[in-house]
Amino acid sequence: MPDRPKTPLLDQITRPVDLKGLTDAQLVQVAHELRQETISAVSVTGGHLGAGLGVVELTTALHAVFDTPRDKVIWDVSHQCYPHKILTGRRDRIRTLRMKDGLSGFTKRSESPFDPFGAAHSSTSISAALGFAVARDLGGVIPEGNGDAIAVIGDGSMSAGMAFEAMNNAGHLGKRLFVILNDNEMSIAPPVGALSSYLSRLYAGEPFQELKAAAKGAVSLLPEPFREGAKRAKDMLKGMAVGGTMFEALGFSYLGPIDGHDMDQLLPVLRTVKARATGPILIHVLTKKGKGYGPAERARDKGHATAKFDMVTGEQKKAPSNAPSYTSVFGNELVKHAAKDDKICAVTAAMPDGTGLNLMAERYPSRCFDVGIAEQHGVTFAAALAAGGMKPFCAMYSTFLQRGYDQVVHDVAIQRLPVRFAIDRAGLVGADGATHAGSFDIGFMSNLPGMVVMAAADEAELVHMVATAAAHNDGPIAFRYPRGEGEGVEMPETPEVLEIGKGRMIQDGKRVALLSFGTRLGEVKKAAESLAAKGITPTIADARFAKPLDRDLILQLAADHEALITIEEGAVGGFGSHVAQLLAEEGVFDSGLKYRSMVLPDTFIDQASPADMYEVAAMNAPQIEAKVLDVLGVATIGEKRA
Ligand SMILES: Cc1ncc(C[n+]2csc(CCOP(=O)(O)OP(=O)(O)O)c2C)c(N)n1
Repeated sequence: MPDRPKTPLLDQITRPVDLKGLTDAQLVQVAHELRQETISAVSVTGGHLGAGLGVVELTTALHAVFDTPRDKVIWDVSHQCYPHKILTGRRDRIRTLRMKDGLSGFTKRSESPFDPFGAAHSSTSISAALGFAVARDLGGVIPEGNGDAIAVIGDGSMSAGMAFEAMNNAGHLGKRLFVILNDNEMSIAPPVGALSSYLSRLYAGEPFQELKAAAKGAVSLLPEPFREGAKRAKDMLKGMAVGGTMFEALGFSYLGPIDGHDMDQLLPVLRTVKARATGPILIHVLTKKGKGYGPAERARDKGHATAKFDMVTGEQKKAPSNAPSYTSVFGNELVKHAAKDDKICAVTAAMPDGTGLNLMAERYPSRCFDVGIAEQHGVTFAAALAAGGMKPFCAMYSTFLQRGYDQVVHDVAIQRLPVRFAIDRAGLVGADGATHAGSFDIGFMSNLPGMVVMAAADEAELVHMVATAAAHNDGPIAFRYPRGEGEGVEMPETPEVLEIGKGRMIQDGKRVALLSFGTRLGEVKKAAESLAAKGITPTIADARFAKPLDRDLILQLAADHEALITIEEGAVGGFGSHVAQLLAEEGVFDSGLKYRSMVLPDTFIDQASPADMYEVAAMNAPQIEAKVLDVLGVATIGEKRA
C-alpha cells in the first residue's frame, strides 16, 4: 500500500513480549513507528485520533515494562487504545476499527485478553484496577493470571466523582496499585473546573501558598451568602494541601509530573515503581493530545474525533449533508428561547459541542454551564436551578444520562422539578457501538411518575418539542432525538407548543395501524409506500409522547383496525410496553386485537453504521413491511416458496 508508513521495527512486534528484548533506543523507535501506524489507520477508518497519539510513548513503555496480559492495563474511556491494540496482536485488523464486524473503537473483553476491562464511559478505570488488585490479593484465578493493576486516566475523566470514589477507597485499602494520570490539559473540549487548574498548578511548580491564595480569590468572587461555606471549604483545602498533594491526602504516593513523551523519563519511572511499590501510587504524566500530527495538534479539539482524512493535508472526508443535524436544531432553538426568556439556562457534562450547547455558551455564557464529566452532579445541579426559579435544559446523550439516573429519579422526578432533559444520540449511534447506544432512556424515563417523555419524528418536530419543553414549567419533561441529520423536512416558521400527551395522525388507512414513536417514522412511511404497491394502506400515526400516552388516539386506532404495531428506537420496556399495558388494562386484547411491538432486540448490537445496526435490529422499512404482512397473515413470496 503506497500510503502505509515504513515500520520495520514495529513489523517485528506481534505481542508485547516482543518488546522485552529491545533496547531503550529501540523502544523510542517503536513508539515513533507506532505513531505513524496509528495516524495511517485512523486516516482510513476515522475515529478517536488525538487521545491515542498522546499516549503512544506511554503505551509502548507500559507494555515494555509490565507483563500484560498478566498485568492489567486499564484504559479509562479507552478511546486512546488504538496504539495499545496495535501492540497487542490486533495490528492486522486495525484498519477495521469501528466498522461492522471490525475491531471495536474501545477496549472490549471479548476481543482480547489484553483488554481486561471494557470501557467507553469515563472514569471507571480506577475502580476496575482496584477490583483487579483486590481479586489478585484474595487469590482470584483467571487464565491470564492476576498481576499488577494499572489504571490510565485522563485529566478530564479524573474530574468525575467516580474517580474520586475509587481513589478514596483505594487509598484506604492500601493495595499495590498504579494510577497513571494522563494530563494533557484537554477533555473533548478544554477541561473545566477546579481540578483542572489544580493540576496545572502542580506542574507549574508554584508553591502551595499560591493555591491557597487562589482559593481565597475565588471566595471573594462569590455573592455574600455563599462565602461562608466556601470559606470553610477553603480552610479544608488549605489543611489538605500543606505537606503534599491532594492525591497524597487520599492515601496515594504521588510521583511526577513527568514528560509522557520522553521515554528516558517514562521507562525508568515505570521500572522503579514496578520494582518497589507496596501501596497505591499515582504517577502524573504530562502529554500533548494529538502529539506528532500537525493537523491534530492544531485542531480546536486536538483531533479528539475525526472522520476519515487525507494524511498529508489532514483534511477530513465528510459526506455533504442535506439537512441540519438534530443537535444543531436543538442548539439553535434553545438560543432563540433563551433570547426571549432570561430564566432559560443550560447544563452540559463536558459535551458543549456534541450537544449543541456551544451556541448557548457563546451567546449567553452566564446561563450555560459545562460541569465537566459529571452527569450526576449536572442533573442535581439542574434540579436545584429549577427549584431556584430558573428553567434549566439538561442536555446529555442518552447513554451518558444513564449515569445520572438516580439523580433524575431522586432529585428531579420525586420533587417534580421542571428540568428539561434534551436527550441527544437517542437510539443506535453507529461506530461507537453498544456502549454508546441510546437504547434505554424511553424505558427509564417513562416509568417515572410525572415525567413527560417525547420523541421527535423529524427536525421540525424537534423545534416544537424544544418550545413545548420551554413552556412546560410544572414538572420534568424529556425529549429525545437521534444522532445525525434530520429528514430534510420544511422547518416551521413559528414553533408550536404541543398539547401534552397528544399524538398526531399522519395517514388514514385500513386494517393495520402503525404507531411510531420517534424517527423510525421515516422508515414507517417507506414501508407504507411499498405496502401500497401490494394493495395495503396502513394507517400511520406519530405518538409524539410515550408519557403521558395519548390514550384516545391509541384506543381509537385499536378499535378501528384489526392490527396495531408500535415502533420505537429503544429497548423493550419503553413506549410499546406502555401501550401494551394500556391495551391490556382496557380489555382491548379480550376482543382480539393483533398487537405487535417493534423494539430493539434483547442483545447489545456491535458497531456498524446506524442503518446497518437497525438492520440487525430488524427495524428498517423492509422489516416493518414484513411485520405488517405477517400480522395480516399475508405470506411474503419467499416464505411461500419455502
Ligand atoms: C460518562 C461519560 N461522559 C462523557 C463521555 C464523553 N467523553 C469521551 S472522551 C471525553 C473526554 C475525556 O477527557 P480525558 O479523560 O482528559 O481524555 P483525553 O481525551 O484528553 O485523552 C468525554 C467527555 C464519556 N465517555 N463518558
